[in-house]
Amino acid sequence: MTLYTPSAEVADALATSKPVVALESTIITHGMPYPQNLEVARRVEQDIRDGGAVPATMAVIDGTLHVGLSAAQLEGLAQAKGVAKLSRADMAVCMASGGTGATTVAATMIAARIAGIHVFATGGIGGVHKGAEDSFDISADLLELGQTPVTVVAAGAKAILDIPKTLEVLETQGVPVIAYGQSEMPAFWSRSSGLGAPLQMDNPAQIAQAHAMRKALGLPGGQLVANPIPSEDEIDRATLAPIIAQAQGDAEAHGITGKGVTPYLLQRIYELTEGRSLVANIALVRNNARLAAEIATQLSKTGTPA
Ligand code: PSU
Ligand code: MN
Repeated sequence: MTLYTPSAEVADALATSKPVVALESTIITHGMPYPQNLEVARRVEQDIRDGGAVPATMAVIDGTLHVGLSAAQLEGLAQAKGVAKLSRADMAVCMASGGTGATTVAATMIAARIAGIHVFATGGIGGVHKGAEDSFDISADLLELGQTPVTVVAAGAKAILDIPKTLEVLETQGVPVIAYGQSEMPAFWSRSSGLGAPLQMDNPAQIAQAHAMRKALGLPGGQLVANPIPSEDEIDRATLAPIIAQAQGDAEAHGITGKGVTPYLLQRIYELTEGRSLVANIALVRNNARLAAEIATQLSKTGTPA
């Protein structure tokens, strides 16, 4: 049984120990509208190449787990309607039944691990939703970070989540949450969350070193690097707070639950900010891709742990 199919570029990079950066595909199918999603997916891949690494966008297409997509596959996914959103729970079922699905952070980490990829760039991770004490809505991304050894570069947790509870779960799971270049935890569209980050690191070489050190210590999980959005692209916290509150009220009024919550809120915030949230989202994903390429490059220099 072939577990996954690497693109030619990814197969070559892995065989010759070149730096590779994993990318998720739920951000393409559920996180942004067409055609911006396709444009961003291509740009982010190019940002990683410009940073000296090889991009590996993950997706399950007709039952095959692809590690690195062709231009046609990327385009097909960006335009497809009704693509499944795959997390740890649904990935194997989708593959076994010949389905097509986009990978979340959790599923992308699983794919990266089996392919031998150590660094992954995304926009935001899933987390503990507000009201989780009633809904129990806690993303599988957090538990994946606790058990799968991949360094994930994200722009912090979105302010649609309960950030303090998200940090608590990550701590319980033994996940280092490392703010990059500042002491505060960033909040996706905003550089500031009002909360201190558990850890701070200021250079990619040290982050790579910490990744290798976890491996040497026999620690199974990953690292979360919280990279603040560039200042020129951020939407400040005060502007966003009432918009997020309204989007959440609307989600509740429409009875949106489970997997539908994050995509609904992202779409609603896009409408309420008249598209500004998308511009910020694009800027932060590209910023994360550049940092991830640097970390992957450092890791391949110091000898990637097996
Ligand atoms: N945050 C975004 N855009 C996204 C997601 C999160 O800004 O597209 C996606 C990611 O794929 C993440 C997933 O892994 O949502 C989390 O979903 P859930 O909360 O249902 O686990
Ligand atoms: Mn959820």
